[in-house]
Amino acid sequence: MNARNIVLDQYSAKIYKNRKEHIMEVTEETKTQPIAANTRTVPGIITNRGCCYAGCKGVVLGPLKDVLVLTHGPIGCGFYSWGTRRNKAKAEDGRNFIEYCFSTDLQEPDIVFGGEKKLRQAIDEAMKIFNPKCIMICSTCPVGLIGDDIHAVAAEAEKEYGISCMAFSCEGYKGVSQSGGHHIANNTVMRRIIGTGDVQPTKKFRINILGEYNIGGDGWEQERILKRIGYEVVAVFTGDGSYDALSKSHTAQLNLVQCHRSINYIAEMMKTKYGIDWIKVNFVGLEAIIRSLRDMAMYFGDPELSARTEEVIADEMAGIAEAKDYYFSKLKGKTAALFVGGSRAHHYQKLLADFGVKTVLAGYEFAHRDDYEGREVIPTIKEDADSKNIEHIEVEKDPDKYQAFLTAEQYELLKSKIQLEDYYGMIPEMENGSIVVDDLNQFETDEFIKLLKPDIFFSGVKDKYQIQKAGVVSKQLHSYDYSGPYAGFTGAINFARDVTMGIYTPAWGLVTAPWKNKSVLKAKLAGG
Ligand code: CFN
Repeated sequence: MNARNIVLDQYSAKIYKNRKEHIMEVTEETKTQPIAANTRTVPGIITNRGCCYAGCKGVVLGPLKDVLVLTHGPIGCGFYSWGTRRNKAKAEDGRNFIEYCFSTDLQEPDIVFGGEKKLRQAIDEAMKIFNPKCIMICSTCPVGLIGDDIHAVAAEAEKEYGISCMAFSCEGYKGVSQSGGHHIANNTVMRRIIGTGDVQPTKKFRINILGEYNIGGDGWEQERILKRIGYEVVAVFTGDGSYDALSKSHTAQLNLVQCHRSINYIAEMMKTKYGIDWIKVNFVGLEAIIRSLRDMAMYFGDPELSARTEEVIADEMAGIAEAKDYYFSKLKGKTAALFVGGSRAHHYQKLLADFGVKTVLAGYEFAHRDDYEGREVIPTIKEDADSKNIEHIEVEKDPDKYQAFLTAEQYELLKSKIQLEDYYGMIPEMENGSIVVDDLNQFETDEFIKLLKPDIFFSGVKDKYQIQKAGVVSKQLHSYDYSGPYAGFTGAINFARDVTMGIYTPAWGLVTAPWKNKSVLKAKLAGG
């Protein structure tokens, strides 16, 4: 029996029915099949997912350094999202609000009698002490339940102080994960900020980086490489980001999308409103970076830019060649499990592969089907086109879906043009025999560790210690456990160094749970 079935067979019939749609063993046959994703977690199962507030405040808005992001809710929500993600930012005008935790600290009486008064007070206090030009108010669960009108309070504050004040109804319980929060944040950032700034474009190759949050300094490393080549980075959404930069971002010529899951909405809206094209990039993993840089050069179609791109690639690769060979020799043949968010479990497989590490198990917490199954620019046929005229647009990978709209000839042509390699999603790129799990839970983590015995397990803060207790080294891929950057060429070496240190630390092999070799109850009684 394969690992998938061994795990599933331990569930009751009801849970089995649900979870079997979320767990897949990758084979030639299953590679083209759908996986269930972005659906409600079974109540009672210990999931690693976050909430809508986490996606909105924590992920997309939190990294904006010149915006005062105010959590309207009990202190826990603001406190837990304070600094834990390690999204770095440097002050530009002497101020950097991301060092602070702003919260209305709602108490029981506020829940009973309403919290709007406290929100107004918090805004007054924030204006007196910090005088920000923009305040963003983020709702937590109880605020939605008691019905505080945060949008009305924001409108009042705009009038009173002449600042920009936006409210986000991102109550934690909305939707099935943090994914809904990304969407809520994207919509308001698009509606209220992008396009409001004034700037005269001067340079030639102006780009934005979307879905890059500068965890551990990743964004800085990307900017360094892009500037070396000759690009102007107009705005980064939203790592080390600022209101000002975002407001001018509509003047860029191309949007790069690093994390598709969290920001594809803005990429699409900017394409519609300003006609700015976007391409998916991945600055994590050496081959992936090189491919991304070449794609960008190809987009602009400038021979000088292409030549400069190749020069920088060659120089950066030469700079890390020795370290790369060393870490490859240490890591080749090791195996990894990856369970992270909505894009990293895919991106980091590329980086691991650069060092000869095979991913045997991977999954996302909250990704959607397109992140798993792939949704890349693939050839399809325009309605009025003759059979030779194929243009590139995005479609889902299953050509059968389009059969009804196409002539038999067009359908055959479309099918013949589609290659699995065309998709830039997790499943099509994984090796046969590996396992993909959506919304992995605590029980399944334990079971898959026993069955697949990965040398290292990349995951998050909630499951990190569970994995270590099972005697397997665990590396956080959300905050990088105090390390980074991992993006870019030198970032790849930082990553390989940390992984090597982890795997070669003998401690993990010595972990034995205390109840395995002594009676915990007896020991306690004897000790009084
Ligand atoms: S920085 Fe991003 S890369 S934004 Fe997203 S989907 Fe989270 S905070 Mo944790 S590490 Fe993770 Fe991704 Fe995009 Fe980070 S894989 S879960 S919501 N994520």
